[in-house]
Amino acid sequence: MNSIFGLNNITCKRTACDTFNMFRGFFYSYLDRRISSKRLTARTLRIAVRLTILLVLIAADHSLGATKASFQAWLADVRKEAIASGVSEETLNHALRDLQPIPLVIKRDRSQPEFKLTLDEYLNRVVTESRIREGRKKLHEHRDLLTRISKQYGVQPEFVVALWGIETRYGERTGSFPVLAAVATLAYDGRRSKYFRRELLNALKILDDGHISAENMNGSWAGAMGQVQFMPSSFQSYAVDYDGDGRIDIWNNVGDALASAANYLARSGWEGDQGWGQEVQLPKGFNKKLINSRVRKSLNEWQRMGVSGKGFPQNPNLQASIVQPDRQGGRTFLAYPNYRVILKWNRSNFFAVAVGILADRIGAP
Ligand SMILES: [Ca+2]
Repeated sequence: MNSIFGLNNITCKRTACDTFNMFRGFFYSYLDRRISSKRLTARTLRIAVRLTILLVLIAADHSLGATKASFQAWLADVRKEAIASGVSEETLNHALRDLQPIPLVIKRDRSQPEFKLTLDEYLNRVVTESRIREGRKKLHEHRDLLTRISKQYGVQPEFVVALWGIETRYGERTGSFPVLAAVATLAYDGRRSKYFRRELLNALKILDDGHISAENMNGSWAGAMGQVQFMPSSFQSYAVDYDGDGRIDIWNNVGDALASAANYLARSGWEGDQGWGQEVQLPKGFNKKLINSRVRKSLNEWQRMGVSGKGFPQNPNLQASIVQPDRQGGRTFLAYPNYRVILKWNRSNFFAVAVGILADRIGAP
């Protein structure tokens, strides 16, 4: 009888569960008596079902209590590591107080897209006419700032604006998850603990340096922050205080955010006098083994092999690879060195092509 209700599968080891175990024992003996006296009526079954639900709820609550206790123990360990790396106790007292895992973050982390989009479907969603229009407006609105940033970092304004547009719709959608709790959730969870624990420690350092308050440190469910969605580690490596007010504010200060994005690209090897790539057509009988991002040839060589497209750049020695983001055929692109830089920002070929096409559309005269 017990196994019908599955209550034996509920494990409950803590002292607080004694009452639960006592109640469970009483419940079973009640059912046994009913069965042995052959008085298992519909009413008895109804009571049994209700009591089962109650027991499951009590057990779930206790198990949550156990999770909370072990999360706090884990957090105490993170705290020690943060102190050892120089984060002040004052920052930690404030930042870690009331910190709790966010179940929705785990849910997002586990949810896989039901089907994979094709490149065209992805581009239709990302490089929309409204995003192009808005990008041109931003380019105009922030022309002086973008020109200065472009000169300083050697990154064309339209690429900075395209990243800004794709990441957060030009600063409109920066994410409302509390970053500390989000990365702590993922660090505590087993799937990518090491990576997110490092991100959590970086986030604590950012707080300790006074760039933002814990309450305002918001971002995506995975901890990407501000107008250009930097992970805490990218913030530490590439974010800059462009307006020189002593704080790197990639959340609210457009100059800090866009200069940080440009600095990321520049430090990743961006070439300011080159584009990202272009769409091309392959000749009949083209050797498919050459469609590989590891194969690099000059534009001159590709053209000699019959690869054609509109307006090849002036530099015939530019090294490029042929990529087909859809894999099984589909649209073909020549990817210049800057394409690889975009892949350092986000490893998705779809993302890189979208940034490139959006930048071209925004920057087109
Ligand atoms: Ca600043």
